[in-house]
Amino acid sequence: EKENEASDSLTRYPDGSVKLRNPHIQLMDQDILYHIALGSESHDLIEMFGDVKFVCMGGTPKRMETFAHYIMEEIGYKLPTGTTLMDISQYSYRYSMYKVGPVISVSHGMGVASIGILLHEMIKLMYHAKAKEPIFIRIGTCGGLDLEPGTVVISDSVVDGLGNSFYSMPILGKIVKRPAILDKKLARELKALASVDDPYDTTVGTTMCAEDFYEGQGRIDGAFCDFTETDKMQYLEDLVKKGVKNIEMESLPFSALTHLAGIRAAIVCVTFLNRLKGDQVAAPKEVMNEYQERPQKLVARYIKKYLQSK
Ligand code: R2B
Ligand code: URA
Repeated sequence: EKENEASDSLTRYPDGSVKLRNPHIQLMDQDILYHIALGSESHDLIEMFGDVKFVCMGGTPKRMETFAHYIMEEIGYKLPTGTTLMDISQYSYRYSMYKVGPVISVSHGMGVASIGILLHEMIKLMYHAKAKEPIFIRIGTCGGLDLEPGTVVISDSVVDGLGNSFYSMPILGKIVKRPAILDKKLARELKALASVDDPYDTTVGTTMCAEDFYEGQGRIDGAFCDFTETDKMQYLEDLVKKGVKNIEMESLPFSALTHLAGIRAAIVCVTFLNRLKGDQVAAPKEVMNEYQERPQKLVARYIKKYLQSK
């Protein structure tokens, strides 16, 4: 089945561990994962991360610390007595990373470049650790298109600002295009865990990945704007017609690089506002905090169910 390309035997070792599509790494004496403050010789990565089943990523250090505590409670994981949850990547001063049993919770910052760097290092981390079939899930925030604020959107496909389903990047002076593909089965499994009792909708659809928060998302409230409100509305309404449900800033590298590594991946975001109604993110802090718990709850349900079935 085409949709399950990520489980292709070409992309993984028979035992499910991550294969690297880079022959250079094996030849190196050590591999320093600079931005997460870990290294293949300075740390016993197999001992530290060999048991990882889920890598959950989200924009902010605080949200990912909160998620780590939340998932600890949900899966009933107990830290060894006398220890507390530690930011493993504290001394990188770039990203924050927590580990709760089989779950990693790591922040990725904002935008394509920031999550791209983290993905290189997290994929290499899974390779060095010999983790078996790890699943990557992005727990994020976004702008919604024609959706009630607070709606949870599970991405089943990703497009860039031109409508292409590729993550395009210049490498050695040439544009390299990589298909931005998510695991549709995983998206369906997540959607199935949305409850009729949830006081908000959970929907599945296309996500647009923008290079910018303001002009790149058709906002008229940035420091610059050379288009009219009418141009903006036409663009956003056209996106709605094409099935785009939300706009965020990391889905392209997230989907393309996990797919390239043969890692099953999903994106679950909550909408902070309806972009057809405005640009400013103005909901009160308490409301936004409650919104941000929604993707976490859905992902926790999935992780719990997965771990119970093993
Ligand atoms: C959602 O929120 C951030 C911008 O405010 C960005 O990281 C994203 O994808
Ligand atoms: N994050 C985005 O990238 N866009 C929004 O509108 C809200 C959050």
